[in-house]
Parts: sequence; structure tokens; C-alpha cells
Amino acid sequence: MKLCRFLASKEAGASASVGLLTSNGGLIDLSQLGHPSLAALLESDRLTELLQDIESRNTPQFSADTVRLLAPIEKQEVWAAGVTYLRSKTARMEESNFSATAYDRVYDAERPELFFKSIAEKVVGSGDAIGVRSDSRWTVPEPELALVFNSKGKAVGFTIGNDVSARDIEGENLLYLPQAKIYSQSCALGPCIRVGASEAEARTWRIGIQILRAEKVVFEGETTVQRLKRSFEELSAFLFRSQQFPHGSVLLTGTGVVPPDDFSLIPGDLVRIDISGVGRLENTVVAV
Ligand code: DO4
Ligand code: MG
Repeated sequence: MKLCRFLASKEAGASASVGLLTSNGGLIDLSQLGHPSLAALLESDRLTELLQDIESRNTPQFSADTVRLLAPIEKQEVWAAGVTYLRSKTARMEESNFSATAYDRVYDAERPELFFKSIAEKVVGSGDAIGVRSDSRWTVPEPELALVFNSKGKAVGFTIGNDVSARDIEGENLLYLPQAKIYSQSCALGPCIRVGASEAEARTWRIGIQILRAEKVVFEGETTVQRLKRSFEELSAFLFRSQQFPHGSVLLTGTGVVPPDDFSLIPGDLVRIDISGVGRLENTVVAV
């Protein structure tokens, strides 16, 4: 089952609603049924049953194509894990001038690399633009499965994340990581939150990326969630250690697909990320 946030009206000032995307392409407005908050829904221990019940009651639906989907986030902080796939470790070691061993060590360490990525207001959704910073000549998308946690640290849903990153800035000096990772339009999430799937099921999902330039595919790659080295429980335990998230949080779990070193995103590119159990996150690229 898939939850989303959407704008039913294109009028300025229209407020966001919470929706349930149904298996036949329909959308049920959960806000009108007394569920105006995603975070509150994700706290429920009986979420799947609640959503199944709503869908089975022949609740009025309308076509999902008629609304604008928003990033599926309200007040949650977005964090990210790094160097959780072997491919990411190799790429970072190659790009970095002085800190190659740090990546090697963190891949095998008990404590994962976790870093702050975005406040909710700065996250862009599917159909919005992601950005390349003006001082970067080497920026890449990072297609990642994102875990959606409730306030108790339980992974109650999954979405797709793009951890857009300036590899030249990150590679120059490890201390520049926040600047490589956190800037306007560097975090995309969407199109929806898949709920009711187990970790075992999520590990069977394929993560694919295509980058189009002037309608031609200039890079494509794929991996599977099975290649993620760390368990969801392990990532949650470290993220929630000595830290509370009253509204829940979102954690990007790291990238397992890295374009070749001579590839950089440029304005006008289109980035498509597909995760088989979730859907497609699609963003154009602009200069920021
Ligand atoms: O340490 C650098 C960041 C790594 C990262 O974002 C990833 O592996 O996805
Ligand atoms: Mg990443």
C-alpha cells in the first residue's frame, strides 16, 4: 500500500493533503477521512489494517493523474548513511585526495557513517528540479532506498531518495562533506511511501537509474537492495541512539550505483530512479 502527499488544487495557497494510492491507479483523500498527517498515520501499529479497511469500504477515489504529488515528508529530518555498498566505498576511495582509508575503515566498522542531509522544507518531490551547485564541476545523483521511521525508530515505510552530491568538493577534503551534500535542491524524495513491506521483501527490490540528456540515455545502472551491507535495524539503532525524532525521520540508505568518473550532471538532464517495490522518482536538473 502506498501513501502520498498531494495538492488537489493548482490554486496558489492550496494546502497539501494525505492520500492513499490504490492498486487501480486511484487516489483516496485520507485528509478528508480525518487523517491529515502522514507522521500521525505512521505511528499507528495497525496502519496496514486501517488502510485496507478504508480501501475495501468503496471509499470515493479519483484519478491520481489529476493531482500534483508532493515530496512525502512533513516535518521529518532527512539523514543519510554512506559507504554501505561496496561500490560506494571503491568510488569514494578513488575520488579522495587524502582520506581514502576513512572510507575503507567505515565500511567495516560497527558504527555506520550517518550524516544529516536535509530539513523537510528543502526536500523536493518527483517532478521538481534537483540542483548542481555553482562551484561544482562534478556532481552526481545517488539513487537510494529511503527508510521512513516513526518516532519509535521503527521502519514503517520506504520511499526513493536522491542524495545529489558534489563529488569534487567531497573528494577535495572529507571536512567539506556537508557542503558537498547539503545545498538547495540536493535532496529529492518520492513519489510515495510504500508501507506494509518487510525488510526481507525490500531486499529483493531492484534500484535502477537512468540519466537522459536531450532525450538520450547518457548513463544507466542498477543494483539491488540485497547488496546493502547493513541491516535496517542496525541503521535505525545508530540513528536513534541518544537522539529523538518526535515526528519520525527519513534515512537514505546509501548508494550502490556510481556513474563513471568522467560523468557529471548538467542543467537540463533528467534523472529517473526506479525502485521496484516503490515506483519512480523523476527530476530535471538545474543550476543553483
Ligand atoms: O561519505 C560519503 C558519502 C557516501 C554516500 O553518500 C553514499 O555512500 O551513498
Ligand atoms: Mg549517498
